[in-house]
Amino acid sequence: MPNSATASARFPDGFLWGAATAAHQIEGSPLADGAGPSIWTRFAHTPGMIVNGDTGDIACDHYHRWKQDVALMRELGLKAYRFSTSWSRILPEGTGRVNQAGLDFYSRLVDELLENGIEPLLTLYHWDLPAALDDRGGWLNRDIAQWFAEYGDVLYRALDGRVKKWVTLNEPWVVTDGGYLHGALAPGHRSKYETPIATHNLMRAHGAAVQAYRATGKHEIGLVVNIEPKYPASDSADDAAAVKRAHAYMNEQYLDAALLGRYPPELKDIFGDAWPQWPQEDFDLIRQKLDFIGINYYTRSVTKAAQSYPLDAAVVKQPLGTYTETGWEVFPQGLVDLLVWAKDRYGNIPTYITENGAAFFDPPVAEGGRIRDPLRIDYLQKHLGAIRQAIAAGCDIRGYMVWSLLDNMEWSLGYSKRFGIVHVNYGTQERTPKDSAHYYSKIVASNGASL
Ligand code: LGS
Repeated sequence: MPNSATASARFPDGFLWGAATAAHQIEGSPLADGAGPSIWTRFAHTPGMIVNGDTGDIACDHYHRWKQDVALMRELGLKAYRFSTSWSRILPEGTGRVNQAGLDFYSRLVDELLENGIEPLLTLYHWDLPAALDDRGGWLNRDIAQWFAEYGDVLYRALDGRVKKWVTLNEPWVVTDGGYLHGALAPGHRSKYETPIATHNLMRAHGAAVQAYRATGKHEIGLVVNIEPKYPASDSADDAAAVKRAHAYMNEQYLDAALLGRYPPELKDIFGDAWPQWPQEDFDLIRQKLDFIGINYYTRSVTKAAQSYPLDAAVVKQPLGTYTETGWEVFPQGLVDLLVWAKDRYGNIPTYITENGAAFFDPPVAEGGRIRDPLRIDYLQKHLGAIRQAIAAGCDIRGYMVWSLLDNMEWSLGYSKRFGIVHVNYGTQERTPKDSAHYYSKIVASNGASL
């Protein structure tokens, strides 16, 4: 007989095991069949923005190979697939005219997933804003809340019922920190004044899209955030204050707004005169009942006070730490800590780990088609162990999506970093499951018992 500790440390029945991708990172053919350009098409074609001058023009050619990719998911035994839709495929100008061919692409994909017993989780916004909307101010224009709700509504009407789990935004923090503050991501702005406005309009758009869903949809909708626990580099008061700022900025900002209807007070200290005073009705729009939250977890940061813009905080490298190819520390305990933190702060909302994974150096495909990626296996094993621990601590974790199904276009890092459990040969588009894919497949088949 298992004792109660062992029994409670199991993954619950029906745990949703899957893999995640995003439209711009895998589809390719961004302008096919009447689609309009997105800010990522534009950004990638701006010299100097992406490592090696890479673009998403071909990517994994998923736009043409979607059927094989679904067959691959089925071979791996995945129960769920998280993907995003490209706004400008569906509404080439961002609002108004619907491009039926774009909608049909996703409709076929969803049918194929369902026929193969794979549950779709659809993200409406994974960073590829229609360029036409950026020309109207993009996330800086208050009207975007309605534009986004209109786009959501087109998809809800076409797919709700077949799609039962919807996500409004992927990682609004990255959209604003990368896109509006530091300029490393599209649309490449660098403004302390724009950043809080973009944040706020993202959250208003989230609220408006949830409202529109409640009017039409019959299933579940949530928000995906990236969370990175912050630990102090020393026990000094200055470092403690830096941790508080970094934690408020990255971890509390978006969930506090969506679930508590306010921003943490530290943001005013961080942004100073650039932090606006928002009307209460905005928070009434932003704060909507959510059916679940999605958490993307990659790393932690050990934080110290330091002169930096605008946080006055810096990350301290850990000499004994293990780092991935992207330079992020492997720290599974951080996932337990932050899941328990989210449970305690926001109530035990059903939670999915909507991304977790790592880029490591992968050797070339060996004879017999094998790719040994032991570090990725180790990463997955440790993080799945962390999730099991969080479940034992009472967190309501409903599923796990590995990032990523395929090697793909890692934004400004281009194709230089490989996160896939399946290797992609970008010359031939051949897919080869890595050892980690076979490992994960066994985990899925045993509902985590083989961990
Ligand atoms: O490809 C993205 C993955 C890979 O790593 C995916 O589209 C995004 O949603 C997500 O942001 N992704 C990701 N994030 C890791 C960010 C860790 C930043 C750590 C910085 C430490 C100095």
